Amino acid sequence: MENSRGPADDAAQKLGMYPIRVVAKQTGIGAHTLRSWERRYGLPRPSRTTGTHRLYDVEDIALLRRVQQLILTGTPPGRACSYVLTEAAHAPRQLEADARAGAALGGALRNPLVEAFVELCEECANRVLSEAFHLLGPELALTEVVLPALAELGTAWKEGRASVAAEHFGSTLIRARLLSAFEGGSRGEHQPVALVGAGPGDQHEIPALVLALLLRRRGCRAMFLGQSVPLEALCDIIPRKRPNLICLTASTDGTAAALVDTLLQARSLPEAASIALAYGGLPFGRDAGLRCRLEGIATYLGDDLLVGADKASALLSQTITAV
Ligand code: B12
Repeated sequence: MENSRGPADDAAQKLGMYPIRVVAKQTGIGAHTLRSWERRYGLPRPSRTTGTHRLYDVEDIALLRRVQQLILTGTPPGRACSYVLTEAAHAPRQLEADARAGAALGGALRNPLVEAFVELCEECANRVLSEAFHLLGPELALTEVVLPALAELGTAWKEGRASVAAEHFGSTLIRARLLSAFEGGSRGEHQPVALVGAGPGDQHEIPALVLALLLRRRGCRAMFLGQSVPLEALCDIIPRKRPNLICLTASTDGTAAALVDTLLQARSLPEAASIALAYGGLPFGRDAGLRCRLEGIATYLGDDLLVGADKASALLSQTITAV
């Protein structure tokens, strides 16, 4: 019975709770195994509906993914579950300490990175980038060092403190780093598909690349489409890749307006009727009018890429449960 869908499921999913069928599909761990681990090892720990159906939240799913990683490296399931439960019990304090240390270290690495870009010093920039990724891990390196440095470089360029060459040099090095992390990431073979790219006319591909990378890190099957993706490209790719989610980004006022038009047109395509649409980027945070035009058509992912990736990943999960 737990594998069938009912009105209680719909209500629960709105609250970010998922039935066993969805969790089994998302993680690739069979429903039988999920029940057996719960009984034998105490993990996962779903809550129950009044009809006694199991409901899992995103944290349960994250713990299961961690167990899977350990099993892949040869740890038996029982020991993996016990290790992950102990790890989770200590996580909040550890995370708080990590975030504080990360912010301090990130602050110390940011200026040297901007300086290396301004001075066009490839060796210095690569050294700082390697240090950031190695010491902080990809997500903190991005949020605490790389993206703020890029924004500072843009301001320096606008104020005449950095040359156009420095901006191109910095963004090219960062793009290369991100692409290699993206290529090395898990491809989420059996997961729903997300297509991510910059909207029509927009050459700023880094936000889309970061989002695609973060989605892969969350186990989703993300494809990165690069710069300036027009409606025709989407029409071509939809029947071939059957995406569950399309997300476009824009970084300038002009391209943001073009992105809005494109998503409005995409929504009216019969072949895109069941595809979730989403968007984000600098101009949308500033201009509520742009967001208004897409109300009910596409989801605004906000102005924080980490939070945006979580939202996009939740949208993808909802598309599986809606099938
Ligand atoms: C690198 C860069 C370029 C590179 C892009 C290279 C590449 N391969 O991607 C190149 C040289 C091509 C370029 C070109 C131009 N650029 Co430019 N560029 C930048 C720069 C320095 C960094 C952009 C970037 O990738 N940042 C990294 C992202 C992740 O950070 P962010 O944009 O600050 O976004 C934050 C949030 O908004 C959020 N976010 C952003 N996108 C998304 C998406 C989602 C889904 C979510 C959830 C969140 C999110 O995340 C970030 C916070 O961490 C910015 C300066 C800046 N402030 O960012 C200018 C900037 C975006 N560029 C600008 C301009 C004007 C241009 C040009 C018109 C310049 C010109 N005269 O030729 C052209 C436009 C070309 C085009 N048609 O697209 C302006 C835009 C101003 C505006 N209001 O329109 C900026 C802001 C510079 C400035 N201070 O004036 N640029």
